[in-house]
Amino acid sequence: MSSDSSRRIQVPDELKEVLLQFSIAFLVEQPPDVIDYAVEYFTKLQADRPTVITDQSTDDQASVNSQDADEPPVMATSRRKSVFAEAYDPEADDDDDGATAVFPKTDEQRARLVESVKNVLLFRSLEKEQMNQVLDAMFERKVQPGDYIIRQGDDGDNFYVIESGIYKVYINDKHINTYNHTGLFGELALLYNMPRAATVQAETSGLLWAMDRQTFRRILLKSAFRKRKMYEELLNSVPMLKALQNYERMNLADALVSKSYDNGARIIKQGDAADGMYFIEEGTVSVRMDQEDAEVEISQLGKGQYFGELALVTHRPRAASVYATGGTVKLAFLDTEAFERIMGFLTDVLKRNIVIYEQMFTDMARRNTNL
Ligand code: 1OR
Ligand code: 1OR
Repeated sequence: MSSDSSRRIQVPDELKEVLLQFSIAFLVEQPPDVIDYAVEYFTKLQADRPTVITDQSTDDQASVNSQDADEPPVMATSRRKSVFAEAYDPEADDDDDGATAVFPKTDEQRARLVESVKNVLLFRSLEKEQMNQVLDAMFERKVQPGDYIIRQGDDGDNFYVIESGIYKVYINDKHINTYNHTGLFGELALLYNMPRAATVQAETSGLLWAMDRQTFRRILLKSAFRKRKMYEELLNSVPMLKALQNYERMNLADALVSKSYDNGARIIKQGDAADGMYFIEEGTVSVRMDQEDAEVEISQLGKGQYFGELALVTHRPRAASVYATGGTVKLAFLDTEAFERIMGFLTDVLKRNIVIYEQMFTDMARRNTNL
């Protein structure tokens, strides 16, 4: 290899990112031995990496999850290709056969249903009228311990919202998830027109609200599908979110709300209570801190970066103000409640930022006193 070509070696972004995260973790934890720590760190990183189901499955299992046997199931792959299956195009869908089913409910039943669907992220973007259709169309289903609600590989019939009960989720007989008296399941087969990706079994007796396939597709499909597709690129571009499984990233997409700010508008005010965090879809923002009588810019952030996470992690007021700069800024907003539900386990990653912020703050203070 000539010295000229060796000089042109490209350092892959992924390598940079992994080494940076490792260095931060090392500096934060300051272990006694770098090699021992590296072995432990990378072993854990490997173990936590989302798995591709086909790696551990038989041909039989692989075909369960996908229309194309060569393709790993979309919700389980860690590949950078489209997370949100393209197997189905809702725009071309004419699965609309008119009337939506109506299941009459007592006031008491309706009140319980409203309570159960309150936190269903998939319903977030629905108009009031659509929401009423959803409530009309849902019907109650009582379950006993041991009941199979869904079997992996079956065609999708219903989508379920949990009112009560514990439900265990299995893929290829391996336990992968548990629902505790809250949440929803059975949406994947209906959204992507695929066989059931997992088996869901009741651990206790419980109550479910079900919606049939036709109604789900008529009312929810287009809005949910569009939203997941819309945020796909953004969520794939945020390094921190690589720790999420694709399935969790899809839930995150359901929870996001788009917001736009004109050039110069204040998005966050230092000292305010926090209501959520932001991902930058388009444009740049300026992070500024109060210093004596003036506000000083401490950082500029752009597409794919995020802010407003600090107050959520520390449960303290906003540490800085954030403004839209250089034109209109498009943001995806995640409220505190959804943040805690979906990103809770990323708190450790986010906490590393605090150490960096604090270090910068100390450096800045030192520089100021030296001036
Ligand atoms: P469905 O219609 O395919 C089975 O029927 C349901 O199990 C599925 O919709 C989801 O609602 C639910 N991966 C795939 N499906 C899951 C998962 C899941 N968890 C719950 N379901 N993973 C767990 C993520 C924490 C990913 C495992 C690799
Ligand atoms: P928040 O919820 O406190 C303000 O609201 C946001 O500004 C904060 O979350 C961070 O997301 C973001 N120090 C504190 N907050 C910062 C900083 C920062 N940078 C961005 N934010 N420093 C700059 C580090 C490059 C340290 C300044 C001394």
